[in-house]
Amino acid sequence: MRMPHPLTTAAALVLALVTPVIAADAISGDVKKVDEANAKITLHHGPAKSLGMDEAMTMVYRVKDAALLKGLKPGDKVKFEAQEDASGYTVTKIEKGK
Ligand SMILES: [Cu+2]
Repeated sequence: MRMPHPLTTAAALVLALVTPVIAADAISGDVKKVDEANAKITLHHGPAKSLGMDEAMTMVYRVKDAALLKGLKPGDKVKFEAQEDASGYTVTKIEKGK
């Protein structure tokens, strides 16, 4: 078995880290409030068909991992993905928009 070239592996790892993992149907929004202690974020966002939200709104989302909130602050433009679960909506991915 051929071993992968170490440099190629390193380059692939760097690419994996910098390449956006947000899907095309991600929701655009902006941050209203960040609550890292409780792993929650308040987001204003436009219509989000994937979540069954037909109108723009401001709402509180849980986040899968409080680490997702690192570096986010009110006023930031973001793109995010969320899923509905028994207790509400949970952000699974979020990144700052341009
Ligand atoms: Cu919403």
